[in-house]
Amino acid sequence: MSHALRSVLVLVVIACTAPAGAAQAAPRGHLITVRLVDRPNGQFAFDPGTINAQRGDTVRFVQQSSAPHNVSFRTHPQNAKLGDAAVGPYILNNGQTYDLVIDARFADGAYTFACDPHESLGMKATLTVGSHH
Ligand SMILES: [Cu+2]
Repeated sequence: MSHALRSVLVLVVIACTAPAGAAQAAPRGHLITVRLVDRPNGQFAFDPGTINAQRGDTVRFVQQSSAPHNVSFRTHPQNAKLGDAAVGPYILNNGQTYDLVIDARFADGAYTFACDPHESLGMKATLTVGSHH
C-alpha cells in the first residue's frame, strides 16, 4: 500500500481596508506630456500634435499658453466609451495640468481631438491607442 503525500495549502487572507473614494487607479504605463502652447499670428497648438499611446499610459496636458484650453474629442473608434473624458475641463493657469488616463474607455484605434474655442486656430491633434500584448 503506497502512501499519498499531501501538500498543505495555506491561504492568507489580507483584509482590504481602502477607504471609499480611494478607488482611483494609480497611474501606470508611460507618462506622455503634451504642452498647450501659443504659436505665431494668434495660433495655438497641442505640442506634439501626433500622440501614440498604449492602454495604461497617461497623457498629461500642461498649460503653457496665454489662453485657456480644453481637450474635446471629435472622432473616436466606434467601441470607445469616453464618458467624462469626451470633453475635458478648461486648463486655465500656467503650469496647470490635465491628465487623460488611457484606460478601458479607450478602445484601440484612431482618435481626433481639439480645443473647443481654438480648433480653427490650429489647436487639434490626433491620438492613436494600442495595447500591450
Ligand atoms: Cu484652446
